[in-house]
Amino acid sequence: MGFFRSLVDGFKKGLEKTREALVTGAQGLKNLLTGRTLDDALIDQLQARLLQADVGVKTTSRLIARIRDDFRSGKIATGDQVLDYLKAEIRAMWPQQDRALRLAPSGPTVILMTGVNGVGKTTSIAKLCQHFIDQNRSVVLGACDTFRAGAVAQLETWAARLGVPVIRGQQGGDPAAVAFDACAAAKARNADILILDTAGRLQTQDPLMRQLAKIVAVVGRQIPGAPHEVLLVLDATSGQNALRQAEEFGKAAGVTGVFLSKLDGTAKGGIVIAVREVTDTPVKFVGTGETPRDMQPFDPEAFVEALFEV
Ligand SMILES: Nc1nc2c(ncn2[C@@H]2O[C@H](COP(=O)(O)OP(=O)(O)OP(=O)(O)O)[C@@H](O)[C@H]2O)c(=O)[nH]1
Ligand SMILES: [Mg+2]
Repeated sequence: MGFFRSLVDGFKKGLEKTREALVTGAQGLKNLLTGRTLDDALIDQLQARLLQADVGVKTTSRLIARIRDDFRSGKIATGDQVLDYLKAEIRAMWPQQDRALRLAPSGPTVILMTGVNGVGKTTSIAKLCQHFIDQNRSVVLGACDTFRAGAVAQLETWAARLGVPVIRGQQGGDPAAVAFDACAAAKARNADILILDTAGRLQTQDPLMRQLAKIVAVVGRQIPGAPHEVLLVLDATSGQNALRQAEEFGKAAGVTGVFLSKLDGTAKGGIVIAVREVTDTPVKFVGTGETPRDMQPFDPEAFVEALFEV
């Protein structure tokens, strides 16, 4: 099976609920548009469906305005043309944005994971870990979530399963000190990748946001160019809330990419499109389940293909 095909199939699985709600189900766009002659009422229905799937107000308004104009001027007349138009327009939303992970030219690449409580940071670290192991890269983990009881144990459980070392500190201790030790360990071991887990925080929690800035500063002094990636984990099931987080964290922590988790758990996978709309930060990975293999690199072509394919 080709690489592109496997990406599409992966997305199809992860997007099962969204595909059903937005495209393939009884209420989906295929059923709504296929074989139909276009009219204003149909365009209204289309608008409602896009909003329900969390495609976002801005993108939906833009798409619908264009469809209405083209309908009035006679450029399009059928539902099938609208489907093709939607596919092409959604695909075009991601011009060659750099979705590749930024790797250090030499020495360890440092990846800092951040995001609000419970979005899937620690689980997503296990997935990234698996991804790097598959590429024969060596990984060290830093347990900088010293805040939540049980956080270190959770990371250690994943690490033991995946066979990678964890650098840890005291419960309640300074996360930046753990980050410092983790950098030293990663250098000493000649590790390819260091991934730092952090405590869940709200974009409105000032001290925690400052703590994050401190971690960034500490690793930058230890390893040139670090952190090479600051990945913001967003929970796809949290809908419009995820968009606010993308905006706020983007300002505060110098986010370089989004890890969109729990895409499998929502019928509102249109959030991928909405995230693109509010931020230039690329979605680099999506999480589609609870095991380390349930992750894929985000590829807009494969995403759109999977979304619309019957
Ligand atoms: N279905 C599904 N569940 C996920 C995914 N990613 C994470 N989860 C689940 O989400 C829950 C929270 O995940 P964690 O990784 O502990 O989240 P966290 O952001 O580290 O949480 P805190 O450290 O408490 O802030 C767990 O039950 C995970 O199994 C995903 O892609 N799909
Ligand atoms: Mg965690």
